[in-house]
Amino acid sequence: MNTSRQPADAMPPDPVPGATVPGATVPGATVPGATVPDATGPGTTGPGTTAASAAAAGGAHPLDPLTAEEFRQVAGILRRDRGVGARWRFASIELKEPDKHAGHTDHASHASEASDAREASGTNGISEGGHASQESEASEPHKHAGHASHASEASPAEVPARREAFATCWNRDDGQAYRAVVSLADGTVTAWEHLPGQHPNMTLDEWHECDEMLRAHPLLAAALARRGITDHTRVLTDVWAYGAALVPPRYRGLRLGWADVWYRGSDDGNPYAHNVSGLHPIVDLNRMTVLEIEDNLRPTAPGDQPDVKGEYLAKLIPLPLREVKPLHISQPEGVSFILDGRLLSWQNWQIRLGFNYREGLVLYDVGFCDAGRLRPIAHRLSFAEMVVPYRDATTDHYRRTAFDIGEWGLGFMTTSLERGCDCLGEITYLDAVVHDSSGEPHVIPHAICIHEEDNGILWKHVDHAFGAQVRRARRLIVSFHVTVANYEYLIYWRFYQDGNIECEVRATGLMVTSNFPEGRQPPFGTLVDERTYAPFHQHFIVARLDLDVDGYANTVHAVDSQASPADDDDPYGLGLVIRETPLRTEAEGKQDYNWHTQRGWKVVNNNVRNGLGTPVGYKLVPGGSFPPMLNNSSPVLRRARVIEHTLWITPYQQDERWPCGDFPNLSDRDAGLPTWTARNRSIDNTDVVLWYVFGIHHITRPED
Ligand SMILES: [Cu+2]
Repeated sequence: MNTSRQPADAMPPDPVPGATVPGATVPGATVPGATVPDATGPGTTGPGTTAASAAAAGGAHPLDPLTAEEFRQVAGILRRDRGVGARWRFASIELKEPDKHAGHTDHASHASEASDAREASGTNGISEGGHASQESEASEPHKHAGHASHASEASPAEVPARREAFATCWNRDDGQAYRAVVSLADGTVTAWEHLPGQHPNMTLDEWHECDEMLRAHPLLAAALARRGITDHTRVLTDVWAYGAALVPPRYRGLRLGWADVWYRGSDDGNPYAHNVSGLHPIVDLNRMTVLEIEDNLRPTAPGDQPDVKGEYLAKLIPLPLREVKPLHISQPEGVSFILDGRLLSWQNWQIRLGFNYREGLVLYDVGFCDAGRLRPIAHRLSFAEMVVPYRDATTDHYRRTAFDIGEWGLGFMTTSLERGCDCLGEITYLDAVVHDSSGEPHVIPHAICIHEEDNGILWKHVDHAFGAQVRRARRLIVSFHVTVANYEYLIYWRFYQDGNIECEVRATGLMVTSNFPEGRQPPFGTLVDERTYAPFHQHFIVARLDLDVDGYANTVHAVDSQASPADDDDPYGLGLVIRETPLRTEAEGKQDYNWHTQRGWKVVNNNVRNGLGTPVGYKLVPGGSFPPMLNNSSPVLRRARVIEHTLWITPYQQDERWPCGDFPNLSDRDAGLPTWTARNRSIDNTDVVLWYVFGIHHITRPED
């Protein structure tokens, strides 16, 4: 899929059933009987309010996203100092985050500093046998405690805020791309890197301009007329990015796009209901011209369009929408979280909310307050790539390999949320600011939703003498939605009172379909309507988890369960044992899901002990993981080797951000994780980053 910004009112009123994927669940050991701590107090922002303006105004924190004014500054400085003119486009402008390790050169020393620290943990935890101490024994002030948050000497908060930005731009006339670092403090360009042969991400402006150009193009009009389609106001074209291996040799080096053509059955009908199968314009996006129109017109046309029922507006659906009685969620005394600028506090959790064009929501400095001491858990959590290969070799689909993050950007595609529809209850929204391809800022109102939910029972026990004791569970959710042309992704980060962090990505919206001739069967997909099928495809999502469990020095352990060999101690063959394998190198860090051993991964800080004397840790519990099922020679696999493993682990490097490379658009090979990990660096007792691959293996259904 690729992208268009749909107006909020175009969202289906009755959501298409979505595939739900339990994502990166990162729980600590669940502690039975944990009591619910007191609420931290009423929030500072009211329901339904937007808290962005205050935070966006002054660049109050070094990790705050760029403001509208800062976007303008960056573009202005590059125009002035580097001749970025009217024929150029900005692919991306974002905050250059302060160096996480500023002031730190020796991680090992931190490990030893921390080694004598004693820890008490009632919450996050340690999965060593599932014990986590409930007793909060007094512990010495921990030298490491503030490392992922504000208290540390390494904390960005204490580094004087010298705001810097990254910008990627290219000249449409010669196709040459550049990456700049701009100092906002000095108003100067401090780096200007030529990127020969690289194609920066696609932009929404190109998508819209391409659609406009194509719908007015005589060649497309002729192709449509051959199919009996003459009303071009009902036509939609949808340009997708290419993989280099599929670019015809005569077009190599161009900024190339290929497009689908759709039409709607009525003026307000679903734009993606009727696929004009076999018709694909090939476009030079820099000149914004048609190179050719691939037309695999079947001899049976015109009038060969099947009668598809693909509408979602209530007035166009023959059946009434599902009716239910009103359900009100109210918090008469206000919410239990506090949003101070972009720092979110709730039930001992602290999270700083960031945002950029590519990852959308970024969670920084995730920590948990334990007996008054903020214990770091993660420096940064985000989604770094999404790879969506369509598993259909026919002419309509063989190029369909979307990199929704690297090619299009979750931030650019974030859509506004509406209370009562997207979010129920007492909602606090944050706006987001992105930019267009001329560098002009653009505000997405209500881009991020923050709210609490009742989550049923946290703990319960019924004793025959004392009756029932129940603790209800509350959870905090930070979410955002993206619309990638026909598809929507709904992304929810959830924080729990017992220390769990959970992420869920839901896919909804409209599936890509195409039709096939009378008397045939769909080749690589499921029949979803009359002579119409939805191709099978996969959504691989790569979460980038920069964990700092009680400090930087972490080691990841693979944890496998297995039956113990029957012996004299276990004559009935009941024993179940845990095998823990510390992963010391990047090669060992390439890990695959193993259902037979219920494999999970513990991120352990061996330098810090909990109240039971075992090292503290957080466990990554995989869910929704599936193998690529791609031939080793497949071009899409060559561009996205990341999907070959469930988990990759790397030592932290600030510039290692994009698992399929900085520029997956028109890429030939994966220039990210496979390249970095080829050095086979140590991941032992160091600052590790986990790259967790999960998603949806989408065997399409009519119900979708
Ligand atoms: Cu899907």
